Parts: sequence; C-alpha cells; structure tokens
Amino acid sequence: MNTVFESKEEFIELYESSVMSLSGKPFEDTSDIDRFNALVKLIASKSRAIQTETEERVKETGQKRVYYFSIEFLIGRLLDNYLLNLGIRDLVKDGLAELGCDLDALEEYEPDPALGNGGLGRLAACFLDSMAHEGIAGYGNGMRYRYGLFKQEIVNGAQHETTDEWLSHGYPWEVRRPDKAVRIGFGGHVEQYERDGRMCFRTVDTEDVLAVPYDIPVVGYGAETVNKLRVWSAEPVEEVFDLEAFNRGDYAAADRHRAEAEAISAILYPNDAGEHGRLLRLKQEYLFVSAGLSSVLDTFRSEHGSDWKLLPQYVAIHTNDTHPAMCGPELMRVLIDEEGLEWDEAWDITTKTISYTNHTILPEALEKWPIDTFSKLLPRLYMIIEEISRRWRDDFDRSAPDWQDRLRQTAVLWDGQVRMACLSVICSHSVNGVAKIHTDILKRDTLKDFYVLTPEKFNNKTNGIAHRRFLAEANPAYAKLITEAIGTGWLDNADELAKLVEFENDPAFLEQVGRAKHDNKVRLANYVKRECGLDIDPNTIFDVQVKRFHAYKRQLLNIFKVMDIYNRRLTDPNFRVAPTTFIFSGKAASSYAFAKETIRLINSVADVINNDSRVNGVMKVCFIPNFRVSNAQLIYPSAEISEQISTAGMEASGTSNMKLMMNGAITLGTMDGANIEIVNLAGRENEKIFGLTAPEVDELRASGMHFAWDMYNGDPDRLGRIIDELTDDTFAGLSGSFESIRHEIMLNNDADFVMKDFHTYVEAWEELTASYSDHAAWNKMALHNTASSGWFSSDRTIREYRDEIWGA
Ligand code: C3B
Repeated sequence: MNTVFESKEEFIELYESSVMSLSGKPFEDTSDIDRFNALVKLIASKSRAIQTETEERVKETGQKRVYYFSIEFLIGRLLDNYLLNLGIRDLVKDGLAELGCDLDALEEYEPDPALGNGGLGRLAACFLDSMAHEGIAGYGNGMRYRYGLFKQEIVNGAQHETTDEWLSHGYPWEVRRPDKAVRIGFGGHVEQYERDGRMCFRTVDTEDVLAVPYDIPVVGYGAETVNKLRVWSAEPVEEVFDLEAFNRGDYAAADRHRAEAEAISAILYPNDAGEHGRLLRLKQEYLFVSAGLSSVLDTFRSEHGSDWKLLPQYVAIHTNDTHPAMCGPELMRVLIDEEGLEWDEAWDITTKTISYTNHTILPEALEKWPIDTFSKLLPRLYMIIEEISRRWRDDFDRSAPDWQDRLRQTAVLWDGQVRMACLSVICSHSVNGVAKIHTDILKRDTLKDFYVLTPEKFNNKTNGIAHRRFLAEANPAYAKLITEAIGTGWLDNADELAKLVEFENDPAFLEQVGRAKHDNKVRLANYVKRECGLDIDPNTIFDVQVKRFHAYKRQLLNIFKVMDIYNRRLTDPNFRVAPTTFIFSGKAASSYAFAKETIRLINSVADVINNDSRVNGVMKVCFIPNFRVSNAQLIYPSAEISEQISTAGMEASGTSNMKLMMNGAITLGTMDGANIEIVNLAGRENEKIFGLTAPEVDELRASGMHFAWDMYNGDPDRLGRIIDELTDDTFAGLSGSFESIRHEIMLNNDADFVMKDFHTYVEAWEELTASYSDHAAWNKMALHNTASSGWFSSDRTIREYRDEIWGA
C-alpha cells in the first residue's frame, strides 16, 4: 500500500493550502463547494503521483497495455471510492472533522456523471476499477458528453426528461489535455497518390473537428496502480467566428462552426439498445475510435518504434459491444495508409490486437448503418470495409451445402447496410458473451454461423461487479459487520466472503445481519421521504426491481403482481399478505413508448394503493425517480427481494442481480442471464426460481400458439381483471388509462410471456414472502447469498479477460 499522507496533520496542512489556492479565500470564508473541489483536487493530484509511478513501472517492465473502448462509462461518484482504495478514508474524515467539515456532507457535492445508460456502461466502469486493482495497465477510452443521460422527473406519474448538466460546476477529477488533441476528418473524397514509389490512398476535402481528451484517474484498491480513463470531447479545429454575421445580429450564425463541432459530444444517446441511422451517433463512434486509436498508437510508437508486428504483443484493444466496431477498419487504415503496411500484414496485426464482447441478442441492438450514410461520412473507411467484405466472400468455404446461407448470415455488407456485429466478429480474435446462457445462445443462435466457422474465437466471460463500491462503500453497516467477522481480506479478494459461511448458524450474528439491513432500510426510507414525500415503513419487506425499463425485463409482470395482491386483498380481507414495500426505479428511453407507459402505470397504481387506507398496513408502492449510480448505492443495500424476472433467454447477464445478491437480497427470478450462475453458487434453496425456461420460451414461440385470449377468459377474477383494469377507471385517476399496454399484451399475443408466467410468479412471491416471518432463517439465506457472491466480483471477471483474451 502506498502512503498517501504521512499523517492527519500533513493532510490538514495540504488540504488547507489546496482550499486557499483554489478559492483564494481563507478557509473560514469558503463554501462547501469550494471545499469539495479542493478536496478532490488534492486527492486527484496525489493519485496522479501514483499514476506517474505506475506509468514508469509499465514502461520499465514492458507490460502489455489494455485499452477498453466503450461509448459509455457510467463511473458514478469517485471520491468515496478513491478514499477507500487509497486507504485514507478514516484519516481524511478525521482531518476534515478537525476543520469542522463533514466528509459525507462534502461528498454530496460530487456530480454523478451519467456517461452511460445502464448495465453496459456500468460494467465498463467496474472493469476500470478491477483492472487497476489487478495491476493491469488498463485504460478506458470513451466519450465526454456535455450532457449525460437525461434526468428523469415524474409528472402525473409519467416520465419527463430534462438535461443533465453535470458539468455546470466543473469536474475537478478531469484534466484537459489539449496537447494530445487529434484532428478527425469527416466526409470528403478519397484520392490516390504516389508515395515512395507506391500507390497510396488519402482522403481530401474533409470537414475536420478536433477531438480533445480529458483524463480522469482510476485508482486501484491498495494504491499500487493508478490508471486513467480518457474521454474525448469534440471542438472546432480553429476558431472561426463569423464577425459579419455577429454584426448583423445573427449570433447563432456567428458561432455556427463551433456549435456544429461541439454537437458531436453534446449528448449521450438515451437508447439502451439500438440507435440507428443517426449521423451524429456515427460521428461519435468514429470520433472516439479514431482519436483513441491515434493515442494508443502514439504511445506504442514512443515505446517500441514502428515495428507494428509487435503491436499485439504490447497492446490489446477491447471493443465493448459494436459501438467501437470501427476499430478494425480504422486500425487497417492507419497501418496501410499511414504506415505503409501491406494488407495481409496489417490484417494479421489488427485481428490479433482486437477482441469483442457482445452484450445482447436483441435484434434491434445489433447495429446496422445504411451504406449510403456510412460511405459519405467515412469514404476511406468504407473502402476498407468493402475490401474486408470482399475477402470474406472470396475466401469463404463453399464446400458445405448451406454455404450460401452461412455467407448471408455473416456478411459485413448486406441489404444496403453495414452490419457492425459481423464486422466486430471478423476483425477480432476473441468474441465473448457475458453469462453462460448468453454465450450458449450466441453460439447456438445469434452468431451461430460464425461459431461454426471459427469456434475457437468464442468464449464466455460472466460479468462481475465492483464489490468495493457496491458492498464496502454502499453498505457500511454490513461491511463493518463482515470485517469484524472475517477481517479486511475480502476487500482485496472477494472470494474471502465465503468465510461468512461459518457464521450462518450463529444466532447473534444473524441478528446483526438483520439489524444492518434494517439500518439501510431506514436510510432509504429517509431518502424516499426527502425525494418523493412518501412514507415507507422499514419494517415491511423491501421488494426491489431497479434497472432500465424494457418489455423483456418485465416490470409489467411485477406491477401485475402488485395489482393482483391489491385486488385479492380488497375482495378478501382475510387474504394474508406479508407487509411489503414494492420499490421500482429506472429510466425508459425517451422514444420507447411501451416502457414509458409501464412507468406511468406503476406510478398510477402507486397513487391508488398508497392512498387506500384499507391496504396500507400491508402494501405500498414506491417509484424512486432518476435512478443513477449514487441512489443505486442506497437502494441495493436495503433490498430483501431482488426481482430478476426477465423472459428467459432475453437478459444477457444482468448485473443488478449480482449487486443485490452481494447485499444479501434473495433473488426472485427466472432461469435467465447470470441468475443461473447465482442459483448454482448459492443453491436453489436460497433463491426463488419460477417461470418458463429458455427452451420452453423457444418452443412456445415456435409453436405460434395464441394463448392470450384463453388466459384472459380463463381467469376472470385475477388475470382477466388486471387486464380490464388497464382500461377501466381503477388506475386511471392520475393521468388516464392504459390502452396501449392492453393492446400490446392482447393483440401481440403476450410477446414477453407476462401472462404465461403470471401465476407461477405470484405463487413464488407468496411462498417467498411467507417465509420472511422466520427472521433467523431469512437472515441465514441473506448471509449465504453474500457468502456465495465473491465470484461475482469484477476482479474475477477481469482476471479471466486478462488470462484468456488479452494475455496481459
Ligand atoms: C446490458 C444487458 O442488457 C445486460 O444483460 C448485461 O448485464 C449488461 O449489458 C452488461 O453486459 N446491455 C446494455 O446495458 N446496453 C446494451 N446496448 C446492450 C446490453
């Protein structure tokens, strides 16, 4: 462990001078925000000192560098995490207290950068943490959006989006590096020219923008390694201010040039899966790929010269989903056009350097770009893609009887479109899915033709989570208890959580587990009261579903269950319900009507139930607005039931399932994604599994059977009633009824099997909650989940990537 401050006194002295030099005011006159910024500046500069040492070590030992290219990094707040990783949280807290400051209060000033949508972006951030912990020279490469994912407000039950101005008070962690800016060309046309007696290509008449990097330190636990996340911002190449337009009073025109360039990094596209055809998105993708590669290659050149054959030995480039798929052709372009390599040699280097992770089988998420758009925006890159495509076709093995079909499935260019997933697979030496079932589905179905051709490329890397953030930092009450029991080793090595098994039959310990959970529920209840004005009772079961809204994630099934319990309770006051608070949180893509209607339904049901004194002793419904990393850290620790109820076969992995399990929640879920691994690790008796399996879902789909009306008519008291309540006035009081949801279910034949899984789901919920009254047994299950969750640390995932993909 590096020593960051010799003593508390040294910290205080350095901190006071940091406050003074940043604000220019004596300490007593500074605001909390001054104090927060100065604290971060101090910790960031200490981190960068370790970063310099890390950098020297990497150079000296010739360590392989890993670059993680991702269009999203959902990093969350960093201060608390870095204090923990640097081992100085207590020292800093005490030092601040001596100055009359409260660390927890200062931490509330940190923006929560929403540079990602959901699971994929958060995974990238967990990987940064784990790469630094594992001592990997691992760097994030992404986009610095001026506005992160929209802020969600709930108005009359419905989601409203407002801009997320996370940079309005500055971001003290970042350092702008104009010296490392890269010029990026769009449009223009390709011409041939002769260089050293060789015909070469270049693009002329391009419209250029400047990609300017900002570096954010990534501090590894143990303070031995500090890496960096580099995010790119788009700016005009030169200041072209149209004075004439300005003098005319046309201010917009005067600054148009700047505005056009900056638009590229203005917003994160809020669609979790699938953002097609938008020119700006394509520009974003090329900008961070091209600028990122340029800085990767600069570093390589400065250390190893221009011996490009060595690139795969010293550099691994990982592409997080298809958004960085242009890495392949862009690396080819640089090696051929700028470095003068022949195609075959460049191709060998490229494919040995790049690897690819697929995160979803949803067809709408497999990116495709119209050739027309693509080739106009990036003419030279398109030429290279055409050549990749031509060679793929020419070299295609035509001996199999179904070769034509196989070629159709794997072609990069098809039907007027560039298929980015095919490009990603072809340009990579490794393709992985993110949970066992997901990788199996990729092999068997989504990417099966590639799998038949190159089975050796395919491998599974089950996702993981940053356990220091999501357990140690988010759940101090439980973390303290764990450390008292098994020591601090689990922070470094999450496998040590297994030592908790010894305490599973210790009644006093189990009681403390319950008490920690209760404290966390009180903490969340206070937050809910502050944010939504709603009283929720920490003595009820906290049943939690938090994630993006999507039909296949089936928040609808969950709210149907709530409606059913409510209905049955009203019909029969003797119907026994374990008192429960149903907690939902998550955003819907702004353009996704069904998901937004589901949010409105949940809030409308909440409005009725929470105001009905007949049921309030046993149920409340709570929608927590604006789900993001910071409030997620309050929600996971308070959960007792983890709702993981996607249609089997649809959720690639899920990661909230892991975060909730680690915090001692019991999974109520389908056999989908990483739920399957959760069950395997913790034992089926410690989770509650229900519903159709993936093969059963496949079979039902293939049968083409229409069952929605039979189910509706066959169960008028429960399912039928719920469907009717979508369109009568039961829940319409807040802002109207829900015709489109009814339509979707009944006329689309229940595409996500909400009706099909309804009864087994409610039954499973009833059984699970009935067992809650035996607190000791419940706490034992909770503890067992935590004890079994070490494998889900992203430290483990990253070691697998390192050993089996990157060879770093
Ligand atoms: C998500 C998947 O939906 C999750 O199952 C998975 O756990 C995470 O990725 C991380 O692998 N995902 C996402 O958040 N955004 C996409 N565009 C595609 C997948």
